[in-house]
Amino acid sequence: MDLESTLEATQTNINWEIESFFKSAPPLRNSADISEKLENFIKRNEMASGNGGARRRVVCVTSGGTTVPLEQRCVRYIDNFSSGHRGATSTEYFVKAGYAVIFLHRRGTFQPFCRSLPDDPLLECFESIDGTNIKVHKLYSEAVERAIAEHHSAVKKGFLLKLPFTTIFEYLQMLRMIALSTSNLGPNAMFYLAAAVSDFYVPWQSMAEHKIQSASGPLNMQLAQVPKMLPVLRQQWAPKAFLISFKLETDSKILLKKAVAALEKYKMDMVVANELLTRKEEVVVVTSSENITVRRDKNAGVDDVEDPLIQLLVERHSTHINTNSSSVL
Ligand code: PAZ
Repeated sequence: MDLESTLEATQTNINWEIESFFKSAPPLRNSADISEKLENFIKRNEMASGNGGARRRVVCVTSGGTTVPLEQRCVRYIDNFSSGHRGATSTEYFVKAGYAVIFLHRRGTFQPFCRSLPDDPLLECFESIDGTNIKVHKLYSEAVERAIAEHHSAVKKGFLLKLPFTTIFEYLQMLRMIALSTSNLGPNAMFYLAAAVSDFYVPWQSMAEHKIQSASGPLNMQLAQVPKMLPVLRQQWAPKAFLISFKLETDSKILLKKAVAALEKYKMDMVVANELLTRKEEVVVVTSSENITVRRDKNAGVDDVEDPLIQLLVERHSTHINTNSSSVL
């Protein structure tokens, strides 16, 4: 087989794997509702102008980890670590930079504009005065006011659409819907893929329907590989969009090598490499021509690494739009 036929066969195989993943996935329960929200959000932003009078840009920020259910009537699942802090914080900086953000996030993880609230905001931020009237505790009044004002303003102005997922099945179906619905935006769309996505899963048709019984002894289970969606995102779903994926490792010795490999293999515009322990302090942005280290510096007033990171991405996105703009005008 020559190289071209081998590549074609590999592509056919990838497409087949992806098609069968989507065919066998349990359908999204609220797909019509999501579609409508997406359509309205894109329509509202497509013709709007952003910073400097140019067309408004739209970014899909993915955030949090996907779960892999072990039973159809799910009692147990395998989870992927991610608090959602990166996605929520980045969303705030994207909104500040004039982007409309589709925040595809894991239910129950960090939310934009709420980072300064305590873990249990309802119970900790509010107090009952006389058993009937509730008021904001003075310790938190400023943080609550800011969170509510900034969140409401972003939603009201059409800068923020929040779509929650839990399982790998929901996540990938929603990512596909978002990507396809942004196709008219061409290079003005960006995908910032910070979610921690499962690599292995139990296909729906081979999954136990009911709770797996412990009385049956040790559990042997074979997990199938989740088909890689990045090549399809690049080649079919959103070929002109600016694509940024993330690479998380716990071993610093292999991190950059893996990020470079992902950049080349999946034809990403950038890969953000981070280590688990230092992810809030420092990331390395890997591009085809350079590696750029981005740090937070509290002494210089840079409280979040996402602040300089998003500034850098916005700049590079401008270059991407200028280079590819003839195709959208
Ligand atoms: O959500 P969080 O702030 O706790 O962590 C963010 C992160 C490490 C999950 C993210 O920056 C990342 O690297 N996501 C991709 C993970 C992966 O390699 O699958």
